[in-house]
Amino acid sequence: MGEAVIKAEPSALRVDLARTALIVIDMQRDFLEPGGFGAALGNDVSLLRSAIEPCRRVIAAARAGKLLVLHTREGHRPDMSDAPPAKVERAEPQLRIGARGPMGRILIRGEQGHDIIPELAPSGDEPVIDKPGKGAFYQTDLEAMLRNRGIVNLLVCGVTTEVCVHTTIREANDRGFRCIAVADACASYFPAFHKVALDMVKAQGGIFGWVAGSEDVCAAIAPS
Ligand code: TIU
Repeated sequence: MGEAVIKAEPSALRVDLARTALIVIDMQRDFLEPGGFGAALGNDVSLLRSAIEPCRRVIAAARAGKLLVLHTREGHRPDMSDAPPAKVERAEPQLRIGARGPMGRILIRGEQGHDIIPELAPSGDEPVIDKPGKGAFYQTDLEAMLRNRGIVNLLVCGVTTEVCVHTTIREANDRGFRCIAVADACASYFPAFHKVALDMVKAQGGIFGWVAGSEDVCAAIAPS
């Protein structure tokens, strides 16, 4: 495994690959396909598809380099006992979390829409973290899983850039992890938010972390 230098902004970053993990945030049908949570919120879900191929390549490179790969899914228990009313109430009743849509109940664990898109299906031994919030550390065992494996660097891909990706990067940064947002492997329903969210990560000398392109990340982590 050894060390690698990732070309990134605001500066190149040297990482110990044995202590580096890839986390793929919420690449679920509910956000990327019509009829799910993203569409229920009024978004054009096709805007997220640009992240799929870069995610696929980064996942493949991480697997080839034997990095830990984790996936997250946003969603709630079928009885919705973990869904804050303040989150559920923010939509018309027929489009709310728990309402029935073409991919099953919106944002509910076990339903079709909650699944990760088939293009990026986790492999058998990759942890999948089910999270009730936007951040992947909130009410999950992610931090324990990373610390137990000695992980200190996180490559972060997924959707949406300014919501679950950004919240997770902020949570990880405060916990002492170095985060590298993989720019083209993230996407937003609002292209302007995608750009400014990445700008916010790398501003002020990397106030939340680093930003790199998927090609540079793949070149650094895949075995040569
Ligand atoms: N609405 C939106 O942009 N995102 C979410 O609700 N969740 C995630 O980002 N995963």
